[in-house]
Amino acid sequence: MDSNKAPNVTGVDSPGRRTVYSLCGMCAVRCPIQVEVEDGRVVWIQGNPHDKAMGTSLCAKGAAGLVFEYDDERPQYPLIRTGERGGGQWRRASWDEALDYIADKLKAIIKKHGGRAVCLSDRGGPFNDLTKAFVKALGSPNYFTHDCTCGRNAHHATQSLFGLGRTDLGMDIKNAKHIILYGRNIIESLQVKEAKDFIGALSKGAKCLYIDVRATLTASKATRFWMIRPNTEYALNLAFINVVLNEDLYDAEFVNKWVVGLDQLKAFVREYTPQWAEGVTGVPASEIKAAIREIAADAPAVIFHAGWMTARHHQSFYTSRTAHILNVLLGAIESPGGLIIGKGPGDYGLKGINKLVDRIPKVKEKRVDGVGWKFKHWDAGPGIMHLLFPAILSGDPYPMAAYFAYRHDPLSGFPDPEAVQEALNKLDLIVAIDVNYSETAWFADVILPESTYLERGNVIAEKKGPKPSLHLRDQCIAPRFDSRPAWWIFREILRRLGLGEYLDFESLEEIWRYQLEGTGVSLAELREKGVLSQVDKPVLRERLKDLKLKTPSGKIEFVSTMLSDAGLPSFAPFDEPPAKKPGTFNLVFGRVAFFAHAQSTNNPLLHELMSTNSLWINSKEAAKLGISDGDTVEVSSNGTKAKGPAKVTDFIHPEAVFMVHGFGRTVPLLTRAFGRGMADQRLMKGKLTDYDKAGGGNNMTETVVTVRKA
Ligand SMILES: Nc1nc2c(c(=O)[nH]1)N[C@H]1C(S)=C(S)[C@@H](COP(=O)(O)OP(=O)(O)OC[C@H]3O[C@@H](n4cnc5c(=O)[nH]c(N)nc54)[C@H](O)[C@@H]3O)O[C@H]1N2
Ligand SMILES: Nc1nc2c(c(=O)[nH]1)N[C@H]1C(S)=C(S)[C@@H](COP(=O)(O)OP(=O)(O)OC[C@H]3O[C@@H](n4cnc5c(=O)[nH]c(N)nc54)[C@H](O)[C@@H]3O)O[C@H]1N2
Ligand code: SF4
Ligand SMILES: [Mo]
Repeated sequence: MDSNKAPNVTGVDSPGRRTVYSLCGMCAVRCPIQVEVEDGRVVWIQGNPHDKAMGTSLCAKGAAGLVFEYDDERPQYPLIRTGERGGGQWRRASWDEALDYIADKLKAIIKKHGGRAVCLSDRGGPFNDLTKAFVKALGSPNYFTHDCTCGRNAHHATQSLFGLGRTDLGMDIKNAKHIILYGRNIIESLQVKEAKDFIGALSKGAKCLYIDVRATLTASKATRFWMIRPNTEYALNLAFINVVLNEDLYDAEFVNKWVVGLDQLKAFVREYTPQWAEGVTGVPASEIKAAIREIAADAPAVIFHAGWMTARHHQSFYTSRTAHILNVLLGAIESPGGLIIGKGPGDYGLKGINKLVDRIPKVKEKRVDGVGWKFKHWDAGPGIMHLLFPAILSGDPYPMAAYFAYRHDPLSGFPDPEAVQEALNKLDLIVAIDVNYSETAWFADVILPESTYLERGNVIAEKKGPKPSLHLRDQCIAPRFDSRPAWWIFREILRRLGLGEYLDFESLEEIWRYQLEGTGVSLAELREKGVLSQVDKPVLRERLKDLKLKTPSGKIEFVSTMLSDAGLPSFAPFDEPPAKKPGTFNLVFGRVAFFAHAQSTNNPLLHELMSTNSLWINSKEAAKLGISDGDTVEVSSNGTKAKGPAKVTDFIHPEAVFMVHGFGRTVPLLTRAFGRGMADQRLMKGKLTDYDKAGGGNNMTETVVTVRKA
């Protein structure tokens, strides 16, 4: 195929009005959408009503997709760096030129170091069959995701108990009677369907206990809100467990059938009383007791949200683990209103879609981050990406030479971007494939513009759930600029390396047909609604007979051999956070409903909603420092500094300060976001290599900052 032509899906440029069912791309949730196209232009986007839970709803970011599409401040053609890395000097290149440039470098790298010296990271998720296939075709084990900065602690905690992944335990929020959220700001840091289910449950009378260091919009919806001392929710969970066991509030039938290690847990939590927890967390013991008794009365329709983020500290893993232990004790597993184990096509006797990775021989090399061999208690799939950076610097266990950032912006998403840059700078080749000028793209050698989510299709996604489903991102319009879809970009690189056989498809439709072959689902059928499940009614497993758990014992392992083999305790003593000096605070971060990380602060419409961030600081602490609302403050940590306005409020814990993530962009071509606001990741100096040894996630909320009036 001619590299000068975009490989569009058939019929995308036909005139007149069309309705296309696709998936939103304004954040990583990828909600089902309905897109109206008129003469090749998107005129309307709404939720896909064929997906009942979604309906026609869309969040603000999703609605701003139209503005994103027609904004010109994004990469429009391939760029090759001409000056220093990060210096912002580029030349325009044709696709052939850019791809040849990359392929020539890769050939030399693979010849010298082997395919394992090439790595790629993406945002994980339902389309990663393609990126995994690309990395595997190169002969490299080094596929990474962002997840060590996101849900990895919770994922590994889930694995240690159930042998299942974090997302294999779906939450039946709709039918829950009591929902316990630890810093899970479910209606601002949102997924549309989940937020709707949550509000739906509350309106049916469900209760919510919300625990955060600050009052969010979710706090305003909660039945109880506890403003907890930073990084101490683990103590709270231990006290909850203490009460549940002492007062025999647990589901003995379920626990006796499934749990390994109940006696050890009982002995361990004996000292962790509500009185003790009050001293650590600041939550009154009487409240702790009252809440857990009420929650137990609502069991098993209860959900302790084991997190996604659940803060980011060196005991996050045990926070998630104990949240799940509470779910188990209250019998909230495979039961309506609790956690439902995700089922794939196989569970319903169906054939799943064909995978691209299965066309490629297994890679025998060990991962460069040590996951799977040095760190056997972690999931080798996407590894632990922060361990890549020290490995690049040391060349141990082997040299790394090339990195692809695909739909991932490590210089925004990892703590201490200077440390990330230092490592990346040792590589011979950095390629960013993005739809925006990300911080990482700006530091790369080549920027390849991917067509936007409205201008391209993706490989078909298969999702597990109470019932499995297929999701199609279809192409709505032809690309506005000289961009290409990912499948084409990866295929072209492999072809140039003589590895084309692994991704030997002429069109995306051909890939779709390969994926669907033998499933009994036709492309036309899938396209008709965009989302499809071959199962009418979800079926729960017989919860006292067969849960199909994947732990070594087949049971729920309160005492885990996976952990003990790794030299880690199943029950870790609570470590009290160190006392802070006056004028110092834990730097806490998070989201607002209308931005996705750093990628939407330059969106013309969303930028109007919030053009900069501020530093939330407790009123009493501010008064001590002579800071009034709106004053400019200087926030500093470990030699880095940022300045911004103070938001003085009673609604944040005295030991914490907070800022919205995603600001402080350094790419001058982003005229709206450039230089505006404070970048929390830059204040996390030294935190790139500081992580939870049990879960693997970075300890970002342990960053201590000093605040003064500027
Ligand atoms: N300091 C700090 N660090 C954090 C967080 C925080 O709040 N504070 N949050 C953490 C969390 S939870 C996460 S998930 C990570 C997020 O980490 P990031 O990976 O930084 O987040 P995203 O905004 O999803 O964007 C990744 C990149 O994908 C690009 N992109 C978007 N759509 C497309 C597309 O269709 N194609 C391509 N090729 N690229 C696309 C965006 O432009 C962006 O550059 O950050 C983590 N790190
Ligand atoms: N609008 C929007 N929605 C999103 C995203 C987005 O970028 N924008 N990103 C998606 C992604 S990738 C993710 S991972 C999720 C994240 O979902 P959440 O985990 O709900 O996200 P955050 O906004 O980061 O919320 C973290 C909250 O934790 C609180 N917190 C900090 N430290 C502590 C502590 O020690 N204890 C307790 N209990 N709370 C603490 C903070 O004050 C903050 O309110 O959101 C998803 N949804
Ligand atoms: S949550 Fe909003 S931005 Fe994210 S995929 Fe859904 S509609 Fe799009
Ligand atoms: Mo995340």
